Amino acid sequence: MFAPDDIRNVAIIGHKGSGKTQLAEALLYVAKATAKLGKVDDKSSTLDESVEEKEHACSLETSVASLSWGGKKINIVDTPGEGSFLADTRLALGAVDAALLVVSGKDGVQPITERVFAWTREVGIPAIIVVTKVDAENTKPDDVVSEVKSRLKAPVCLMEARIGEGPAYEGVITLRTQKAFLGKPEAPNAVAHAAVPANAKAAVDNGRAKLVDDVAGTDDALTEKYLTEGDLTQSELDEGIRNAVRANALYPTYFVSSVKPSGIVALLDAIVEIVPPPYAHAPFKGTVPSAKQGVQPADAERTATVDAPTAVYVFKTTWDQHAGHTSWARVLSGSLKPDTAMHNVQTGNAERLGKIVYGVGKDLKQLDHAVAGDIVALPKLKATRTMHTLTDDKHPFAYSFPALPPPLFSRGVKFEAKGGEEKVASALYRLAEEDPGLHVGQEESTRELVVSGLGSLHLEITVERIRRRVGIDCRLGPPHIAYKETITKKVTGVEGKHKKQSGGHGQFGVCYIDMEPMPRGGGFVYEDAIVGGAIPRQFIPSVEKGIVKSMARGFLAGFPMIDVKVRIYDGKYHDVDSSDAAFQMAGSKAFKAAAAQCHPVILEPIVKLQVTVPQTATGDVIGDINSRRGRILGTDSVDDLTIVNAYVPLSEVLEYESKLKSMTQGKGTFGMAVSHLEICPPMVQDKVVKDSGFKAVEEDE
Ligand SMILES: Nc1nc2c(ncn2[C@@H]2O[C@H](COP(=O)(O)OP(=O)(O)OP(=O)(O)O)[C@@H](O)[C@H]2O)c(=O)[nH]1
Ligand SMILES: [Mg+2]
Repeated sequence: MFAPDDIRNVAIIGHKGSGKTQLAEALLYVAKATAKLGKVDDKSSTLDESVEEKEHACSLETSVASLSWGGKKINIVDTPGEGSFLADTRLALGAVDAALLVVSGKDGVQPITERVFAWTREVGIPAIIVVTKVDAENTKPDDVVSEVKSRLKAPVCLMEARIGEGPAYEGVITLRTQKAFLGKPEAPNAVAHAAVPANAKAAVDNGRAKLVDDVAGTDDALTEKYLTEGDLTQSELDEGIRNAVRANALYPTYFVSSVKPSGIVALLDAIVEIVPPPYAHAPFKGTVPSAKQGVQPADAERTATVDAPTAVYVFKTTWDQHAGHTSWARVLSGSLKPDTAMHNVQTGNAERLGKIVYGVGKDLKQLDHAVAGDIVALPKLKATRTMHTLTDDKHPFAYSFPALPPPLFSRGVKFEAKGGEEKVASALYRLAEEDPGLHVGQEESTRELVVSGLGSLHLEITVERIRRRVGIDCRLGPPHIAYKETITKKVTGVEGKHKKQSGGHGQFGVCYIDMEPMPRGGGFVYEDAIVGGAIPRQFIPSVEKGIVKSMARGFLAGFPMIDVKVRIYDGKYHDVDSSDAAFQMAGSKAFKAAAAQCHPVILEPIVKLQVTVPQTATGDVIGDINSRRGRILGTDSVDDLTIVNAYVPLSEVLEYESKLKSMTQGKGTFGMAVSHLEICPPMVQDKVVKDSGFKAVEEDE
């Protein structure tokens, strides 16, 4: 068992390829948790272990590994940096006490660096900045530090004097503890360090004075002390850094080479000494479901202490052919024992825990007790999925995890041969339960299976996984864009009449409506302005039901119609022949007749695109965005890079990655997120309508 004070939890976050996984491998190796330095490049990484990760040479999901250093258990959560897989990264941030924000010494701040850094602020956890690749050719770690200051607007404080860079990189000297790690690569458990060499003394003294100055500036009492005495004691400095880090007032910055490896011991020491222990985490916010039906859940909090009732947050589910499912979870509060009955708040059912394990890769150790703050693996849970909370049944609590970015890309799934659809569909739904960034649905009209995710790579990998898991040949069809429909003009006095006489009971219902557009995001509004019983009360909602159904089916091209207000003000009924069904039909007919006169239009999703490119490519990139019906919002330049911000229709940037690569010889990076909907230009609308092959259903038959 590890007490909360003996645990440190960090997530490694940053842009794709910045060196997160390699850093985790170096931490594990130097702490002797692995026998060999795992390398991403020769596919010997213990963290990027799936077939797909090795094939694509990038992390596709969160991996957790534990090591022990300075008497503490350090849980490392390595997250993906590829835009397609950021749902995992986001959920991991809800399970840790700090982030290591990795910035490549070669590439500096990139779009995902900014995005995930902003998430740490949102979630409210501190970050340590780690500049990687200081040994690489063309590295420029000092420029990268300035860029972190200017682009992330982060109050950075240097914790080390770095000796050399690129091929001349020798190592680091810590400023707080004055230990030199120079020369040879760091060996496992290499606590040995040297004294500060004479030729580095001046640089280290200056660096330390700057650090003391930075820390003193974060606290009134320290400022006072510093101004009167000109220095801080070691313990004032240490305590000052810890407090400033927790308050996001300082971002300590370290340099590493994860391939040599070098600078790793100093970083491990920093995790032990600077990262807050789990009990310092702000209370976890969530809700307590009500026992009464129809009553909203009440807001609640759990503090990260062992005395509180138990709550466990599953932030990742992994699957392996042999081991089956494993749930990776943080004990938010209370404690956990193997082989006990728990309550799953989201499913409302019991869930029996088996073993509790931790470790590295397949080398797992069992725990007989896990306490608040620990991150552990729970193998083979029956119905518990990612984002679920487990508690004891007397104290239910559902953790409100960080909100996920909405899916951006959708594509249909096609089959080579008939017969595999059902198997593939159930495997896909299962995968979506493990991978919260993945959405699976069925297109209403065509019954086609549609997968949606954050990026095209996400969907391609999903299909690869399915092929491996169920052995059925399927592939992705053309992209689906989440178009919507709306109206642009008001009409009044539209009749919807349903009358049928076919032996026995007839069907009769008439309604009169006005219809007008709502502002974007205004939704559907139904106003009941019937006076004097022109339609009996119970049939007024029937008309609404009919309208809502028709809106979902769309009018122009089969996309859901949104942002419409309907006012019902009159109607006619018949004592015997009127019914709920007849008035639904009347509502539907009124809606269609009104929609035809209201200038219906197609709305298309617009993304906010941010592209970072070498200055020489700026003209090409802007020209290209313009040719994609984009609207440039502005450009910024940082050193020799240009950052272009623009709004572009999603349908125009489906293959943007490869285009940008070819325009910038692979040097450009980009990030995008859906921003809002806009009315399609007429030519585009005509094409969307034509491509949809939509035919309105005749309701009478
Ligand atoms: N020279 C040098 N290369 C490094 C260092 N760290 C990482 N690399 C290389 O950078 C590349 C990317 O490293 P990864 O660790 O896979 O990067 P990542 O951030 O995990 O990338 P994603 O998982 O795709 O987000 C690999 O080729 C590594 O060998 C370093 O400190 N020095
Ligand atoms: Mg990685």
